[in-house]
Parts: sequence; C-alpha cells; structure tokens
Amino acid sequence: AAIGVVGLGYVGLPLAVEKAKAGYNVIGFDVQQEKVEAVNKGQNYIGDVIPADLEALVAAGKLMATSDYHFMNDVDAIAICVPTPLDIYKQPNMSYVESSAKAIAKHIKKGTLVVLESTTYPGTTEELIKPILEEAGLVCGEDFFLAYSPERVDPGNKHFKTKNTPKVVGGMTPACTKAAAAMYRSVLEGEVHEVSSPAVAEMEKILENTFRNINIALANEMAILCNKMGIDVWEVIDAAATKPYGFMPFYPGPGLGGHCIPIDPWYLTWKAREYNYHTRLIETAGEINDSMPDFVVQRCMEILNEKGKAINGAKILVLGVAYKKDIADYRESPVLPILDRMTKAGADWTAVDPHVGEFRLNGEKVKAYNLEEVNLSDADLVLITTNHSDFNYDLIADQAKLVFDTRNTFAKDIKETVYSL
Ligand code: SAJ
Repeated sequence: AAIGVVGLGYVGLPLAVEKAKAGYNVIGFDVQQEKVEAVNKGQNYIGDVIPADLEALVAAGKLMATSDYHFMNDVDAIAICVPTPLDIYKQPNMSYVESSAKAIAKHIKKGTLVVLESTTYPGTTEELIKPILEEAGLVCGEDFFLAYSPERVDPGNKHFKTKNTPKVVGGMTPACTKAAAAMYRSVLEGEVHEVSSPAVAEMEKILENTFRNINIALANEMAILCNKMGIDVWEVIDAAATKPYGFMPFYPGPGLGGHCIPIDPWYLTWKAREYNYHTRLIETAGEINDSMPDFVVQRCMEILNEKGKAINGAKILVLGVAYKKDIADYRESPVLPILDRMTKAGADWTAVDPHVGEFRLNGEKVKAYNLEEVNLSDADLVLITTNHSDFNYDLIADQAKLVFDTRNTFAKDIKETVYSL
C-alpha cells in the first residue's frame, strides 16, 4: 500500500520520511519543482529530517516526490500538509488546502483515507473539504474516510520530533477516526489521541497556539511596564517560575515570529465573526505583540541618547534575523519591521545571521553577515534580536560599545554597557 503526503515542507517532509521508515511506499506531492527534484535526489532541505534517512529511503525506492497528481491513484491514504497563511488583511488564505482537496477529489477511490493536517479554523474539514471530496459521488464515512489531525512540529526541537510527539485525530465518523488513528499508530511512537469530530481537533490546535500567543503577549506587556517602572522583567519571570503549579514561564522578546503562533489565532477570529463573536483577547494580544518592534527601536533610541548619540546615522549591528534561535527561517520575523523602522529613523544598520545568510526586506535582497565578518567595536550599538547559540556573547559584551539584548542572553548586570529588554 502506498500513502501520500501533499506539501513537502517542514511538516510534510518529516511525516513522509517517518511513513517511509515505517515501511510504507510514500509518494510526496509538491507544486514546487525544486522540492520534488531535491527529494528525488535524496537531498534534504528540512532541518528536522536526518539527511541520511532521506537519502536511504529514496535510494531504496520507498519515497519519491512528484508534482503529477495522477500518482494519487496509487495511494490509499493521503495527508494534506500545505500552508494556511493569512492575507494582508489577516484573512485566511485557504487556496492551498482547497487546490489540494480538488486534486485529490479527481483521483479518490473507494477506501481512500484523507487527513488534513494544516492548522485552520474549526469547521474546515466538514464545510470545505468534505463537499469537495464528495463531488466525485463517493460518500464520506462509507466510500472514503476523512479526518483532521493537527501537525505539531516545533522546528529545531531536539527532544520532540514528528515520531514521538502525541497526535490528536478527529474523524467525520467513528470509522473515519479509527482509520486515521490506525494509520498514525502504524507510523508514530507517540500517543494517538482520538476525539469525536474534526472540529474538536481543529479547535484544540488553535487553542494550543493561541495559548502561546496570548501568554507571550502578557510577557511582552510586562516587559514594557517593567521597563517604565525600572524593574527587571527577567528576574520577575524567573521568580514567578518558582511556583511549582499553575504557572509556566513565557518570555518577552522583540516580537512574535514564525508561521504559526502569530497567524493561527486569526483563523479563529475570522470564523468567530460568523457567530457574531468578537475575539477581544486575541486581538488585544496581537496589538501588544505587534507593538514590540516599535518598542525595541524606541529603546535603541533611548540607549543611544543616553550616550549623546542620535539613532540617525548611528552604526547598528542587528544580531539575528531568524524568528527564533538556531533556525534559518525568518518568516514573520519581527526583525523585519525592526529593520524597517531603523531605516526610517536613519540608522546605518547591518544584519548579522549566519543561519539566514541572505533575506528579503520589502522585496529587496539583503545580506545577513557572519559575526566574524563585522566589526563589533566599530558599531555604536549592537542589538541582539535572535539568541543563536553560535554567537560569541563574551566577545560581544567585551567589544561592543553598547548592547541592547532583547533575549536575556547575558548574565545579570554583566556590564553597564549591556542593556536588556
Ligand atoms: N517567543 C517569545 N517568547 C516565548 C516563546 C516564544 O517571544 O516565551 C517567540 C519566538 O521567539 C518566536 C515565536 O514566539 O518568534 C514563536 O515561537 P515558538 O517557540 O512557538 O516556535 P514555532 O512557531 O517555531 O513552533 C511552534 C511550536 N513551538 C512550541 O510549542 C514550543 C508549537 O507552538 C507548534 O507546534 C508550532 O509552532 C506549529 O507549527 O503550530
């Protein structure tokens, strides 16, 4: 039996590899030819995948990639792992999910299992996917099986990978839930937790990520207020974290990046309008998180000002473009609006990020240098936005005239030239 994965990104490729390692013949589908070619050459491009695994599985003919949906005829189970981004009005963009479902509907046959993994608003599987798949005349729950099972991938997480992270599964009917749970249990080691409907599974994923978004916003609001009150917010959070029950620490930062946490809550906000409900908490948290780039640049101005320097014309090194440490991904990174605001304030900034190398800012290609390529002592201010492990923090504290650290990377009061959020 062959199984398929639609979307070979940071969710789909690790899942395809795990399915192939479990013994299935796996066909990966992606519209991007360069991904298809890379996979078929056994060339890995996803940090969480072990390159040797991909190479061996492709060489053994257990895993292949294609952009030709006719291969759908050969698969008995398909997982849809395509992006669900927001448009510029924070409205859901379901086009990838819709086009994948339509492509599958053309080749669906009796007994096929379809599972949607992309994070989305509650109701998607029943209201959007099911009708598309039933167009072919087959009946969901009898002729084919349909379920929702949210992806839980934490890029760069050393402990929790696709294989050992618990998985929630909700089917359109009990038979659908069973079929999907059986497929995942044959591939994954972690608990496969069955729920009564796709909507429960869709909503629990949104809860997981909205929980993070809201609590990060709380940490950011505390940081802003502690700064005004002359209190060290990091010391406050570490002290609160001594509470052994009912508390877990979240930390302030330069803003909220990534393709999930800043995005997912807005899928619920959008759907809630259909029920005339206004998700006030999500919107307020979004405003606070989105205000952090301004707060960071404001603090840079204040710190330079204390030394009689204007931000206008100031040489600023910005350490870290990626949205979190030790990865190369800079999607939704708050560093982009920070750089934008620095340009507007007339700062002469240079981006430093060995993981990113080169990135686009407002459509322009910009180089992200290695730390060794820049002169730390020549900068008027060094801003730490992403606490990559491979930055030499002793050297930075030693050589930089001024440091503004937004990630609490230094020991407390290391030097009076080092300021923290
Ligand atoms: N961040 C803070 N303060 C914190 C934690 C995170 O400012 O206390 C920032 C990070 O710097 C980053 C953003 O929030 O810019 C998102 O961070 P993240 O740790 O949630 O990382 P993601 O988005 O790569 O992965 C998350 C998963 N991570 C964790 O749960 C730790 C998880 O929420 C989801 O499985 C995944 O997104 C997803 O794909 O939904």
